[in-house]
Amino acid sequence: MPPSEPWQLLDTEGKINGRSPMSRKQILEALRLMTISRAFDELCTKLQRLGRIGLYGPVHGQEASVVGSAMALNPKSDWIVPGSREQPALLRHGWPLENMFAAYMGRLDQATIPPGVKLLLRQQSIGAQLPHAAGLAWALKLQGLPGAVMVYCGDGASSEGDFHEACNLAGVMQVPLVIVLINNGYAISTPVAKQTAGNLAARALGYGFPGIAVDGNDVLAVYAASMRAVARARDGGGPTLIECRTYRVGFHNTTDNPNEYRSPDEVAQAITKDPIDRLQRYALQTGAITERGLAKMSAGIAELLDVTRKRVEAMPRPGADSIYEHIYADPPLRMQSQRKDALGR
Ligand SMILES: Cc1ncc(C[n+]2csc(CCOP(=O)(O)OP(=O)(O)O)c2C)c(N)n1
Ligand SMILES: [Mg+2]
Repeated sequence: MPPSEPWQLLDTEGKINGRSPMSRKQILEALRLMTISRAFDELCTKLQRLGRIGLYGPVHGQEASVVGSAMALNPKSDWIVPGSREQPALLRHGWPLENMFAAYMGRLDQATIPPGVKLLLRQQSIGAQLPHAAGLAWALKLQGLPGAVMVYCGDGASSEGDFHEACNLAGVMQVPLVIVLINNGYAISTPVAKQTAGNLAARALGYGFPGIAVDGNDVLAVYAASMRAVARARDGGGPTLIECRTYRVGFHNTTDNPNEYRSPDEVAQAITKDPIDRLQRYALQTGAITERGLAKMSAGIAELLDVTRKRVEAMPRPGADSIYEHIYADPPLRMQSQRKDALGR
């Protein structure tokens, strides 16, 4: 049984227990990706309130889980199969910021994943990405290709049949899969205690592979656990489940009001464990960065987001026919006739 307390390397004061699994350069990369993610959340939330983005689900609070895991991958040979709240992982894996922004701003023609970038699309149907990921990992194994597949899902997704089916197949076929289960405490308004009476990481044992629970606000612990799992997958050792215990500080998405179902005290308590504050403290204490360096990093990111937003807003808006694009290479007859009815062509 995995212990009930999650594994941690970095405490909330930014003090490390042992050696850092990341080099100074990697620590700065992690800090930058996490800071971009937080700034992107803030900007997209504002743009949604202004009516310029339809819907946005922030990463706020979960940045260490997303960035620490993605940084264990080699984008040239490993794949990411996302859920819907992993923006900085997608950037790190090669989806250009401009294209990601274009996706949120509805500029679908410019939102493509460039050829060669080993990413599947974001998945809005909860849990549906898991069987795709198990199949992709199985395909890599059958074709003798190097690399591992990292799939993301939430505590809510862990209650879907797709989760069980994917884990079971992955275990039986011993595929190179790393399942990063981001337990952020909630599935919209459903707290995790109503999702399961058990321990999510421990479920892996029933599928015949290891499971570990890590402090999901500790980027170093998430990274170290992910490195181990990815190496195991690449070496033919089969799947691993990593449960990242974190907290969704923001709302579920811009349609949600979390004050309806959780207390301000609970959120205030979670904020004391903020993953970015923690990594900043560690980076400052170890001399990896200075206060001035931090300020420069934030200013550079604000500038980058501003320039990118302006470029994306100048892109043409999609026409009505875009509803029928980007899904099928050869649209089925039903869709062709719907299109003809709606657009006359
Ligand atoms: C199959 C399916 N059922 C229901 C929904 C509605 N829905 C959207 S997000 C969500 C909760 C997801 O919770 P979790 O898996 O914990 O991910 P989180 O949003 O916390 O990142 C639900 C039920 C959906 N998108 N797809
Ligand atoms: Mg959740």
